[in-house]
Amino acid sequence: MSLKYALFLGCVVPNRYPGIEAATRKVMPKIGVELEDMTGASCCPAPGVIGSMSRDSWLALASRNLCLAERLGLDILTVCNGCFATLSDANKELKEIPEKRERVTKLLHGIGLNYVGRVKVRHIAEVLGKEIGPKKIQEYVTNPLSKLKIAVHYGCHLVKPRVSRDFDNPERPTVLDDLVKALGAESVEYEEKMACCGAGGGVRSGVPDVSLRMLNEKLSNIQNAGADLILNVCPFCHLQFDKGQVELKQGYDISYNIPVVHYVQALGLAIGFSASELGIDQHFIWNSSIAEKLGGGDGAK
Ligand code: 9S8
Ligand code: 9S8
Ligand code: COM
Repeated sequence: MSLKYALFLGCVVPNRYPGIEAATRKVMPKIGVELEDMTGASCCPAPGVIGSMSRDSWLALASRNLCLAERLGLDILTVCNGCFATLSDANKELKEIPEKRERVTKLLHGIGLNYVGRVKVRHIAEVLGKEIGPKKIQEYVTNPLSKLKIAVHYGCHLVKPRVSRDFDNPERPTVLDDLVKALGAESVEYEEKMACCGAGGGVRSGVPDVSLRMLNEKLSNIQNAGADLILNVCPFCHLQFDKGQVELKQGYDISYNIPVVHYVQALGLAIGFSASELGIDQHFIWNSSIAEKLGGGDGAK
């Protein structure tokens, strides 16, 4: 199987969690996925932030990013729910609403680009879980994460709205649970699993107390389920779960100590990379007892 995508990193991964970028670049080729950089890509732009302030600017910027992938002749791979939301929703609007497309076409011509509508936008969870599939993923596992109970967080934009991303049940998705089981770990059920982490839509920066209250709710449900690890597929959710635990401690004296990983980092551990090769030891929530639990401290490899 030969798969090749244009890698769209977005803003949070390169700026805040370069370990997720490193993990993506190390892990994907090992499982037969080639990646090409989208030189010149900008912010997607963030759906719940720019997308709710100016729909026109949102669409114009998103269409420019889509054109960069078209120029490479590759479908886009995103590692973030927000980027996936923007790029797939914008792609759909450009294809289906001629007036919007006309306006954007004029703007794009001004910078020497043209939108044809040839590329698809894929999320890494969709590619791993549906294109490659958990069975195949399992074959690559050399260090099963069999001691771990993992709480999966889907986030708001991965499977909804169904009209522009129809790869799993939008109310009860299973793609991540299946992918976690493929690594040998247990995916624990917990209350309000589909609830928001509290970060999106500008809430994290605009109304931090509300954002942290939502996070606390999530974390307490996750802790009650006895999870060892929180797993996400969105760097915004990742930031919220990871740095948010420090903020809850500092601002409210509420303490959790649950490490957080992006799926591609968990996959990396299971195929033999060490926690430090995947940047997991750079996360806010990290200590030696966690390293022991993950079985991936240094030198797992
Ligand atoms: S880009 Fe700029 S802010 Fe962000 S990471 Fe994902 S959503 Fe798209
Ligand atoms: S959940 Fe609600 S809006 Fe979102 S996808 Fe990522 S950040 Fe967390
Ligand atoms: C969340 C993206 S993943 S945004 O904050 O809603 O734009």
